[in-house]
Amino acid sequence: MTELLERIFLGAGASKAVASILANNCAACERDGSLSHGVFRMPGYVSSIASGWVDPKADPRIEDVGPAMVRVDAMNGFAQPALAAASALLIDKAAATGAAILAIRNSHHFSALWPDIEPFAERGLLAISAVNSFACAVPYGASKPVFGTNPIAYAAPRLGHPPLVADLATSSMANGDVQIAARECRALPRGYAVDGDGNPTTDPQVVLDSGALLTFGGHKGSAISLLIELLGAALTGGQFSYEVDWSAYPGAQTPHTGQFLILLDPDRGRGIEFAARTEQLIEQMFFAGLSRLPGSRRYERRAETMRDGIPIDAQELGRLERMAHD
Ligand code: NDP
Ligand code: PYC
Repeated sequence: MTELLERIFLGAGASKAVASILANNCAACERDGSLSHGVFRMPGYVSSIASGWVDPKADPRIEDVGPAMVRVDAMNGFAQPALAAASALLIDKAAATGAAILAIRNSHHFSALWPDIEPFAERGLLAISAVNSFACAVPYGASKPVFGTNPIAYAAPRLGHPPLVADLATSSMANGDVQIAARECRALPRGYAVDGDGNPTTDPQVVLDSGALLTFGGHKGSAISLLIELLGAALTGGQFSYEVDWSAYPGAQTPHTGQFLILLDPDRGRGIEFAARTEQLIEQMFFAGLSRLPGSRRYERRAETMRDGIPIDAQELGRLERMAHD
């Protein structure tokens, strides 16, 4: 699947490095059952690139701006190659100081956040990242969209297990899932979205055409989504979600914003091994009746697909193969 997706990105005009990073990212989402950011996104990547809105050959510029801070101008390219370019420096800084912050701007993030942070936790670091997107979520108490679907994710090392990873949109659902519901003619759950007049709707197409999602958890989720605008845009120098204006680029779909990421060396805390303490907490949660952790569905899916292959229906595969040949 990675090879097929890489051919599509190369055909769309991406550099070899960008095509490889994005293909691995998108295939990993499909492999793990992160379907709102798997192969379903490929036409969006290609049409965004074709519109001239995003530069698929961009060469990110890294600035070392402090003992614990790295700034990257993604040069209007994708965020993941910018993160890849800055990762070694960021890890060195976290090792030296105990913490390191990455501020990526002028970037396009069109995927899940977990692939960005899981590798850091595999190295024993605690990683937190957030990215804002495009205005499609209404702040609590308002009537028009200002925020993006604004995901936040964290990854923490565990003892003898893959990292604990949680990754969630701060809107009631991801925009990608609204698109999938529209494609499958499925109604959205009640209380998730409004139409263009601010009235409740369960019609995904209405939401995509003129409506908006609500933030999750009422005023509390809205406050977190607001924080993500501040971290993803104000702190990095990226655009707020409401500032994203792709109207001059028909076909553009990738939000042109910024990404925030922080790495912490958890053993610099109280000196007690963090991963062991994490296990104690998780054990207690299962003792209290928990049946699964955030991220465990993905890991189970990963194990299945690594064993049996990634299931894909013939129509979707045909679509991807045509995109690779065009
Ligand atoms: P979900 O609501 O599906 O899941 C959110 C988190 O909760 C996941 O870590 C999930 O783990 C976990 N979880 C779900 N159900 C349970 C449960 N019963 N018990 C414990 N944990 C649970 O994610 P969203 O729809 O909010 O987001 C989907 C993706 O969309 C994310 O990867 C996000 O980064 C991405 N996104 C990207 C945007 C962008 O601008 N680039 C914008 C918005 C979203 P598990 O995965 O194992 O189910
Ligand atoms: O699913 O909400 C979403 C999304 C926005 C940008 C990329 N994914």
